[in-house]
Amino acid sequence: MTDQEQLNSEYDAVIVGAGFGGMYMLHHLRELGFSAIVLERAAGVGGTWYWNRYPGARCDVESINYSYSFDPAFEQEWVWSEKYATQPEILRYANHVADRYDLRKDIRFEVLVDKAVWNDTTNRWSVSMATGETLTAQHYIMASGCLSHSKLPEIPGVESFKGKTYHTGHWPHEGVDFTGLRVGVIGTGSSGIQSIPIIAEQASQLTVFQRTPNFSMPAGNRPLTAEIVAAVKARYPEHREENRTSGFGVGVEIPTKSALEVTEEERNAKYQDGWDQGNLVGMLLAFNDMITNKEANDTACEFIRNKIRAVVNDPETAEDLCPFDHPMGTKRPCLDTGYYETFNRPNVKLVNLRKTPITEITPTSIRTHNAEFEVDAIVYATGFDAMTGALVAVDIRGKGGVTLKDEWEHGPRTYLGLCVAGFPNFYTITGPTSPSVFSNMIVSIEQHVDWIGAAMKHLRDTGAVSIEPTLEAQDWWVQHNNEAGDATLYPLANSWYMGSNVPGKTRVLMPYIGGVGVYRTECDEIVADGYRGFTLHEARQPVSV
Ligand code: FAD
Ligand code: N01
Repeated sequence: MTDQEQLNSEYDAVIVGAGFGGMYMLHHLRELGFSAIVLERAAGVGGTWYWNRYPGARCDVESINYSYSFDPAFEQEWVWSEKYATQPEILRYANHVADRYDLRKDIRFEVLVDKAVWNDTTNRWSVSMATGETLTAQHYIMASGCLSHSKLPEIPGVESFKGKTYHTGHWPHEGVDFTGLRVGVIGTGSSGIQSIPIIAEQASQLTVFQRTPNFSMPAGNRPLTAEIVAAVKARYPEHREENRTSGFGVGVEIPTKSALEVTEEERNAKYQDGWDQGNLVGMLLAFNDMITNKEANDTACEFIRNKIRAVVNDPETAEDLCPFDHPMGTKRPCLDTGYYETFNRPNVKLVNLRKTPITEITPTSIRTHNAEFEVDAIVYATGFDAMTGALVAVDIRGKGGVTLKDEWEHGPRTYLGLCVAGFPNFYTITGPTSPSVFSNMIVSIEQHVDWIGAAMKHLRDTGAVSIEPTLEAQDWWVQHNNEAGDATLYPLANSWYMGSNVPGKTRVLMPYIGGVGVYRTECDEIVADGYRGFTLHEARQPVSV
């Protein structure tokens, strides 16, 4: 079928995004006998792993877990080479999936979806692209990613810089050689922390501009031996099930003790264990009150700060690298390879922006209150308008022409992070108010894809034309999400989880912290209760505005 013929067709579903979410959604819908097309602005599959090609990019959930589980034969065949695979290896995996399941024939690349309008009369979505083309579908699925809408910092003069600039979230495919260059990196989240040690090896001078120090642990990355791989594969189904029913999408022992009820030696031994294993979830779940009790959390913070002080030679730099302004875990913690050691290099300087904020970027430099740093290149490791950015970037209009952007002006409102009242047959994979970024995301992606597929099949089987949540159900879920968040330390941080990194964005904890397993059970029970909280409209019954 030619592109034009495809565009003239109507689909059961239009899916936006060809990352892990969109790829599995397409495959699953095909298996259920639905027609679907994926629209993707990139030139290839992989989403996050297509765009984030900065040096040092790799996953920080073990690859054995951060991979699809939907095909038992495939998971037995694929062999990950390292504990935490690099971006090129993960992208190879995504491309292999596209080939293996023959996905590309139903993916349109290099098209930006800019508008989607629900039609109350036809009960269908019209989805438009920046090319001016439009197609229609009964179901509209945003697999557009939680961390796909990158953002530059709000610093005067960003556009004026005459040297090379790069954002970690859309890195040049041909790579960048910083050899002999004076480089400035702005941002010390996961992307900065992964890339800084490698850039430091190349640059003649690297200046790291840090606003908020983060908690980071050594990844302890290593090749996976045949024995390790065989041991996991021998019980892969059980292993996956443990992930699905866990708190963060990775099966770990559930802690029973408070950090405050054990001796300091016992506590530090537990932290040391998480530290040695390079296991973020292990650290977050070292004790049962790590994310709910500030005093308990403080003990882990101090453990990590002491690690930083032990590694970094210059005491002032070490202290500047120590996080004090947020509890450990409330901003996304990081895994690194030689991050703190990098600050012992003679060609690396840390600038603490809390002491001396950046005032402007000039054509040749980054200027702070009391100094000017001449640079040849700037790397913006400044992150994303997370969770809602890619969703509201599309002009999505539900019943009566109401826009999603307006509906979410005061924070995202959804039912289960999957559907939105007033937007029939509209689904968000790992949407806000679902566990999403508080999980091994492939586990959450697969759960959402399976749920959406089952809902579409239910409509087909029952002859219904549309499904949407009631306002009451949505209000209840949003309230539940907020209450769950308020019972934790997360609201204490200015994080992208809270929308705090985007000026003007409403401050609310967007992902659901209730846990992957608990959430899955809730979703399943709602279905078992006849789609409790949803309204299903039958054919020929007009959908009220
Ligand atoms: P994405 O991979 O973001 O794909 C969304 C796609 O939608 C993109 O290709 C984008 O181009 C496309 N798109 C968006 N809007 C439009 C539009 N309007 N029109 C057309 N196309 C559009 N998670 C983990 O669980 N473990 C990890 O170790 C981990 N590491 C990460 C490392 C990095 C550097 C980053 C940035 C994120 C990481 N994540 C990790 C989160 C990661 O985003 C998810 O794990 C997962 O890859 C998301 O898949 P997705 O398909 O939902 O979204
Ligand atoms: O982005 P971030 P990221 N002036 O938002 C700083 C996933 N991920 O791309 O904290 C100066 O975390 C900002 O400072 P502050 C993971 O989920 C995973 O690094 O706002 N600084 C911060 O230091 C991660 O959380 C991996 O004070 C400014 C940085 O820029 C998410 O993606 C790897 C600034 C942004 O950090 C996003 O990570 C990479 C300004 N005006 C990403 N504006 C893995 O390892 C922003 N900053 C799996």
